Amino acid sequence: MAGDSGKMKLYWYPEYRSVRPIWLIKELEAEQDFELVRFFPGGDAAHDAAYRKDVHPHCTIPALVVPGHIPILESGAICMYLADRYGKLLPEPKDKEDYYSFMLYTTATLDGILDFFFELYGMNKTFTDEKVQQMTDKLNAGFDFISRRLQGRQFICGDKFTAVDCVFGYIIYYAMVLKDGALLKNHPVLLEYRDRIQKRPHYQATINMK
Ligand SMILES: N[C@@H](CCC(=O)N[C@@H](CS)C(=O)NCC(=O)O)C(=O)O
Repeated sequence: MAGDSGKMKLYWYPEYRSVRPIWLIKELEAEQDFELVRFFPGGDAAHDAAYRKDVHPHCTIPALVVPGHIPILESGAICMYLADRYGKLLPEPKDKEDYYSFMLYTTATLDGILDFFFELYGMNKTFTDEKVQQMTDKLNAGFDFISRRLQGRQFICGDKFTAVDCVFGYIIYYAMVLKDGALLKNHPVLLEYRDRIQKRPHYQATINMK
């Protein structure tokens, strides 16, 4: 499955977490270096088995295959790798704490909270009232914390758009599509951030990919 075209291969599917690296690739103006492989996990059994063996043990996306290298897993890791590889959309030294914190906080903590709300609102799974309240409080604490960091700045690393905005920006997208954006309604700073990222043509082009 490694890139026989010599290009890097990115496995993606519309609206999935692959939005993060695809949006970043567009912001890096590096699309010519990639073969985008549209892949629905759980579709073709033979393809799933090969992908599971050669690329991703859990058959999830995104995954990046750089010819001659082992596959790179995890949307956040792929974004950090690509920003480093191109030497672009990286934080100023003074903003590195925010860059690393929010890369990992977003993917290791917020993703799981949003996945809970996807199960609740998107899949209509049933949870106890206590569990829903606990997760609502956790999400609001996280969103309030990020709102304080974003106060008076355009993006996560100050006024410079960096790769971490492609990673955290997907959380905003995810929250928007659940229950008509109800999870964001008490977070005005995040709504302003949403307006800023929605104005970016590469964000729009990525979320409109079918
Ligand atoms: N932590 C991983 C999560 C990957 C993940 O769960 N991807 C989902 C789509 S957002 C997937 O491929 N689901 C298909 C499946 O579980 O069958 C990352 O950020 O890359």
